[in-house]
Amino acid sequence: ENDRENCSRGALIVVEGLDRSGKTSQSCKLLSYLDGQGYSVESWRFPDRSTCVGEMISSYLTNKSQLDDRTIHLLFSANRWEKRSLMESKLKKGITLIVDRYSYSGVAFSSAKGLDIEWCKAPEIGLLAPDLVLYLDIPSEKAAERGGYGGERYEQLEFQKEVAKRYQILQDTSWKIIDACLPIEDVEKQMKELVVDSIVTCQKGKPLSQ
Ligand code: T5A
Ligand code: NA
Repeated sequence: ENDRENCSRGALIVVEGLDRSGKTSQSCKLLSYLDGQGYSVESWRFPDRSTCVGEMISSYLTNKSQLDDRTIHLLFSANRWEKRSLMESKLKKGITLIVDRYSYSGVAFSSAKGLDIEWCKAPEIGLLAPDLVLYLDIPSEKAAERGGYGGERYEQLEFQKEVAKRYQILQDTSWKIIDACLPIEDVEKQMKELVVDSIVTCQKGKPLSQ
Protein backbone atom coordinates (compact mmCIF):
# COMPACT_ATOMS: atom_id res chain seq x y z
CA GLU A 1 0.00 0.00 0.00
CA ASN A 2 2.72 2.45 0.98
CA ASP A 3 4.65 1.72 -2.18
CA ARG A 4 1.53 2.45 -4.20
CA GLU A 5 1.05 5.81 -2.52
CA ASN A 6 4.66 6.79 -3.03
CA CYS A 7 4.96 5.78 -6.65
CA SER A 8 4.77 8.56 -9.22
CA ARG A 9 1.54 9.12 -11.06
CA GLY A 10 0.72 8.33 -14.65
CA ALA A 11 0.05 10.95 -17.32
CA LEU A 12 -3.37 11.84 -18.69
CA ILE A 13 -2.86 12.03 -22.44
CA VAL A 14 -5.79 13.07 -24.65
CA VAL A 15 -6.00 12.60 -28.41
CA GLU A 16 -8.37 14.98 -30.20
CA GLY A 17 -9.29 15.82 -33.77
CA LEU A 18 -12.04 15.68 -36.37
CA ASP A 19 -13.68 12.39 -37.31
CA ARG A 20 -11.17 10.36 -39.42
CA SER A 21 -8.15 12.40 -38.31
CA GLY A 22 -6.47 9.19 -37.14
CA LYS A 23 -7.10 9.27 -33.39
CA THR A 24 -7.95 5.62 -32.90
CA SER A 25 -5.13 4.31 -35.12
CA GLN A 26 -2.59 6.48 -33.33
CA SER A 27 -3.93 5.67 -29.86
CA CYS A 28 -3.43 1.95 -30.61
CA LYS A 29 0.11 2.56 -31.81
CA LEU A 30 0.95 4.61 -28.73
CA LEU A 31 -0.43 1.92 -26.46
CA SER A 32 1.68 -0.85 -27.95
CA TYR A 33 4.79 1.32 -28.09
CA LEU A 34 4.57 2.42 -24.44
CA ASP A 35 3.64 -1.07 -23.33
CA GLY A 36 6.69 -2.43 -25.16
CA GLN A 37 8.87 0.15 -23.42
CA GLY A 38 7.68 -1.15 -20.06
CA TYR A 39 5.38 1.73 -19.14
CA SER A 40 2.20 1.01 -17.29
CA VAL A 41 -0.45 2.25 -19.74
CA GLU A 42 -4.09 1.85 -20.73
CA SER A 43 -6.06 3.02 -23.71
CA TRP A 44 -9.46 4.66 -23.04
CA ARG A 45 -12.02 6.32 -25.27
CA PHE A 46 -15.01 8.62 -25.06
CA PRO A 47 -17.79 8.08 -25.62
CA ASP A 48 -17.42 4.88 -23.61
CA ARG A 49 -20.31 3.05 -25.26
CA SER A 50 -20.21 0.15 -22.77
CA THR A 51 -22.12 1.90 -19.95
CA CYS A 52 -25.88 2.62 -19.78
CA VAL A 53 -25.24 6.27 -20.59
CA GLY A 54 -22.87 5.17 -23.36
CA GLU A 55 -25.59 3.01 -24.90
CA MET A 56 -27.89 6.03 -25.09
CA ILE A 57 -25.11 8.02 -26.75
CA SER A 58 -24.38 5.25 -29.22
CA SER A 59 -28.03 4.96 -30.15
CA TYR A 60 -28.12 8.71 -30.78
CA LEU A 61 -24.93 8.70 -32.87
CA THR A 62 -26.21 5.88 -35.06
CA ASN A 63 -29.52 7.75 -35.56
CA LYS A 64 -31.53 5.07 -33.74
CA SER A 65 -32.80 7.69 -31.31
CA GLN A 66 -33.39 11.44 -31.29
CA LEU A 67 -32.39 13.66 -28.39
CA ASP A 68 -32.51 17.36 -27.72
CA ASP A 69 -29.09 19.03 -28.27
CA ARG A 70 -28.64 19.92 -24.61
CA THR A 71 -29.71 16.48 -23.46
CA ILE A 72 -27.10 14.68 -25.57
CA HIS A 73 -24.48 17.22 -24.51
CA LEU A 74 -25.11 16.41 -20.85
CA LEU A 75 -25.04 12.67 -21.57
CA PHE A 76 -21.59 12.95 -23.17
CA SER A 77 -20.45 14.86 -20.10
CA ALA A 78 -22.08 12.36 -17.71
CA ASN A 79 -20.23 9.60 -19.56
CA ARG A 80 -16.95 11.27 -18.58
CA TRP A 81 -18.12 11.91 -15.01
CA GLU A 82 -19.05 8.26 -14.49
CA LYS A 83 -15.42 7.34 -15.26
CA ARG A 84 -13.77 10.16 -13.31
CA SER A 85 -13.00 8.37 -10.05
CA LEU A 86 -11.65 5.30 -11.86
CA MET A 87 -9.53 7.61 -13.99
CA GLU A 88 -8.08 9.31 -10.92
CA SER A 89 -7.29 6.04 -9.16
CA LYS A 90 -5.55 4.61 -12.25
CA LEU A 91 -3.42 7.75 -12.63
CA LYS A 92 -2.52 7.69 -8.94
CA LYS A 93 -1.44 4.06 -9.29
CA GLY A 94 1.07 5.20 -11.89
CA ILE A 95 -0.90 4.15 -14.95
CA THR A 96 -0.69 6.46 -17.96
CA LEU A 97 -4.00 6.82 -19.81
CA ILE A 98 -4.20 7.44 -23.54
CA VAL A 99 -7.70 8.84 -23.99
CA ASP A 100 -9.29 8.97 -27.45
CA ARG A 101 -11.53 12.13 -27.22
CA TYR A 102 -12.41 14.03 -24.04
CA SER A 103 -14.04 17.31 -22.94
CA TYR A 104 -12.73 19.21 -25.96
CA SER A 105 -14.83 16.97 -28.22
CA GLY A 106 -17.78 17.55 -25.94
CA VAL A 107 -17.55 21.32 -26.23
CA ALA A 108 -16.46 21.50 -29.90
CA PHE A 109 -19.23 19.28 -31.27
CA SER A 110 -22.11 20.70 -29.20
CA SER A 111 -21.11 24.34 -29.71
CA ALA A 112 -20.77 23.66 -33.46
CA LYS A 113 -24.54 23.03 -33.40
CA GLY A 114 -25.04 26.56 -32.11
CA LEU A 115 -25.16 25.99 -28.34
CA ASP A 116 -23.44 28.66 -26.27
CA ILE A 117 -19.82 27.67 -25.73
CA GLU A 118 -19.70 28.69 -22.05
CA TRP A 119 -22.87 26.69 -21.40
CA CYS A 120 -21.17 23.71 -23.07
CA LYS A 121 -18.05 24.04 -20.91
CA ALA A 122 -19.89 24.21 -17.57
CA PRO A 123 -20.57 20.49 -16.98
CA GLU A 124 -16.92 19.69 -17.78
CA ILE A 125 -15.66 21.74 -14.82
CA GLY A 126 -14.12 19.47 -12.20
CA LEU A 127 -13.11 16.67 -14.54
CA LEU A 128 -9.38 15.90 -14.50
CA ALA A 129 -7.25 18.17 -16.67
CA PRO A 130 -5.13 16.44 -19.33
CA ASP A 131 -1.35 16.71 -19.04
CA LEU A 132 -1.08 16.71 -22.81
CA VAL A 133 -3.56 17.10 -25.65
CA LEU A 134 -2.42 15.81 -29.01
CA TYR A 135 -4.54 17.49 -31.65
CA LEU A 136 -4.49 15.70 -34.98
CA ASP A 137 -4.88 18.57 -37.39
CA ILE A 138 -6.42 17.82 -40.78
CA PRO A 139 -8.56 19.85 -43.22
CA SER A 140 -12.15 18.60 -43.11
CA GLU A 141 -12.07 17.77 -46.85
CA LYS A 142 -9.02 15.53 -46.43
CA ALA A 143 -10.55 13.75 -43.46
CA ALA A 144 -13.72 13.10 -45.44
CA GLU A 145 -11.68 11.38 -48.16
CA ARG A 146 -10.27 8.81 -45.75
CA GLY A 147 -12.23 5.65 -46.27
CA GLY A 148 -15.38 7.80 -46.54
CA TYR A 149 -17.59 8.64 -43.61
CA GLY A 150 -19.81 5.92 -42.23
CA GLY A 151 -23.39 6.61 -41.30
CA GLU A 152 -22.84 8.29 -37.94
CA ARG A 153 -24.68 11.48 -37.17
CA TYR A 154 -21.80 14.00 -37.18
CA GLU A 155 -19.91 12.60 -40.19
CA GLN A 156 -20.81 15.41 -42.57
CA LEU A 157 -18.37 17.79 -44.20
CA GLU A 158 -20.12 21.08 -43.41
CA PHE A 159 -20.63 20.15 -39.79
CA GLN A 160 -17.02 19.00 -39.38
CA LYS A 161 -15.90 22.42 -40.69
CA GLU A 162 -17.84 24.07 -37.87
CA VAL A 163 -16.31 21.65 -35.37
CA ALA A 164 -12.80 22.54 -36.60
CA LYS A 165 -13.49 26.24 -35.90
CA ARG A 166 -14.60 25.43 -32.34
CA TYR A 167 -11.52 23.30 -31.71
CA GLN A 168 -9.40 26.32 -32.69
CA ILE A 169 -11.08 28.43 -30.02
CA LEU A 170 -10.51 25.73 -27.40
CA GLN A 171 -6.72 25.39 -27.80
CA ASP A 172 -4.79 25.93 -24.58
CA THR A 173 -1.22 25.46 -23.30
CA SER A 174 -1.67 21.69 -22.88
CA TRP A 175 -2.12 21.32 -26.67
CA LYS A 176 0.39 20.15 -29.24
CA ILE A 177 -0.78 20.38 -32.83
CA ILE A 178 0.26 17.50 -35.06
CA ASP A 179 -0.05 17.61 -38.84
CA ALA A 180 -2.35 14.64 -39.34
CA CYS A 181 -1.87 14.68 -43.14
CA LEU A 182 1.66 13.33 -42.74
CA PRO A 183 2.25 9.61 -43.24
CA ILE A 184 1.05 7.47 -40.32
CA GLU A 185 4.65 6.68 -39.22
CA ASP A 186 5.62 10.38 -39.06
CA VAL A 187 2.57 11.26 -36.99
CA GLU A 188 3.37 8.31 -34.75
CA LYS A 189 6.98 9.40 -34.20
CA GLN A 190 6.00 12.93 -33.16
CA MET A 191 3.34 11.66 -30.80
CA LYS A 192 5.67 9.16 -29.11
CA GLU A 193 8.22 11.85 -28.29
CA LEU A 194 5.66 14.24 -26.85
CA VAL A 195 4.03 11.53 -24.77
CA VAL A 196 7.28 10.26 -23.29
CA ASP A 197 8.21 13.85 -22.32
CA SER A 198 4.85 14.28 -20.64
CA ILE A 199 5.17 10.99 -18.72
CA VAL A 200 8.61 12.07 -17.46
CA THR A 201 7.23 15.43 -16.28
CA CYS A 202 4.48 13.65 -14.35
CA GLN A 203 6.98 11.22 -12.82
CA LYS A 204 8.97 14.21 -11.58
CA GLY A 205 6.00 15.24 -9.46
CA LYS A 206 3.77 17.45 -11.59
CA PRO A 207 0.47 17.56 -9.65
CA LEU A 208 -2.77 16.22 -11.05
CA SER A 209 -5.19 19.07 -11.62
CA GLN A 210 -8.85 19.65 -12.44
N1 T5A B 1 -18.60 13.38 -29.67
C1 T5A B 1 -17.71 12.71 -28.89
C2 T5A B 1 -19.36 14.44 -29.18
O1 T5A B 1 -20.18 15.03 -29.87
N2 T5A B 1 -19.21 14.80 -27.85
C3 T5A B 1 -18.31 14.16 -27.02
O2 T5A B 1 -18.20 14.52 -25.82
C4 T5A B 1 -17.53 13.07 -27.56
C5 T5A B 1 -16.57 12.34 -26.68
C6 T5A B 1 -17.79 9.76 -31.60
C7 T5A B 1 -18.61 10.89 -32.17
O3 T5A B 1 -19.17 11.57 -31.08
C8 T5A B 1 -18.79 12.93 -31.07
C9 T5A B 1 -17.59 13.00 -31.92
C10 T5A B 1 -17.77 11.88 -32.94
O4 T5A B 1 -18.51 12.38 -34.04
P1 T5A B 1 -15.94 8.14 -32.24
O5 T5A B 1 -16.51 6.85 -31.80
O6 T5A B 1 -14.90 8.75 -31.41
O7 T5A B 1 -17.15 9.12 -32.55
O8 T5A B 1 -15.43 7.98 -33.69
P2 T5A B 1 -14.54 8.97 -34.54
O9 T5A B 1 -13.69 9.85 -33.78
O10 T5A B 1 -15.44 9.57 -35.56
O11 T5A B 1 -13.62 7.93 -35.14
P3 T5A B 1 -13.15 7.84 -36.55
O12 T5A B 1 -12.95 6.39 -36.73
O13 T5A B 1 -14.01 8.53 -37.52
O14 T5A B 1 -11.82 8.69 -36.59
P4 T5A B 1 -10.36 8.47 -36.03
O15 T5A B 1 -10.32 7.56 -34.90
O16 T5A B 1 -9.83 9.84 -35.86
O17 T5A B 1 -9.59 7.85 -37.28
P5 T5A B 1 -9.01 6.38 -37.50
O18 T5A B 1 -7.78 6.20 -36.73
O19 T5A B 1 -10.10 5.40 -37.36
O20 T5A B 1 -8.57 6.55 -39.02
C11 T5A B 1 -9.54 6.75 -40.04
C12 T5A B 1 -9.00 6.23 -41.39
O21 T5A B 1 -7.89 7.02 -41.81
C13 T5A B 1 -6.72 6.24 -42.00
C14 T5A B 1 -6.97 4.99 -41.17
O22 T5A B 1 -6.23 3.90 -41.66
C15 T5A B 1 -8.47 4.79 -41.31
O23 T5A B 1 -8.79 4.16 -42.51
N3 T5A B 1 -5.57 7.05 -41.53
C16 T5A B 1 -4.67 7.63 -42.33
N4 T5A B 1 -4.52 7.67 -43.67
C17 T5A B 1 -3.48 8.38 -44.18
N5 T5A B 1 -2.57 9.06 -43.40
C18 T5A B 1 -2.66 9.06 -42.06
N6 T5A B 1 -1.77 9.74 -41.30
C19 T5A B 1 -3.75 8.32 -41.47
N7 T5A B 1 -4.15 8.12 -40.19
C20 T5A B 1 -5.25 7.33 -40.25
NA1 NA C 1 -12.10 6.79 -33.68
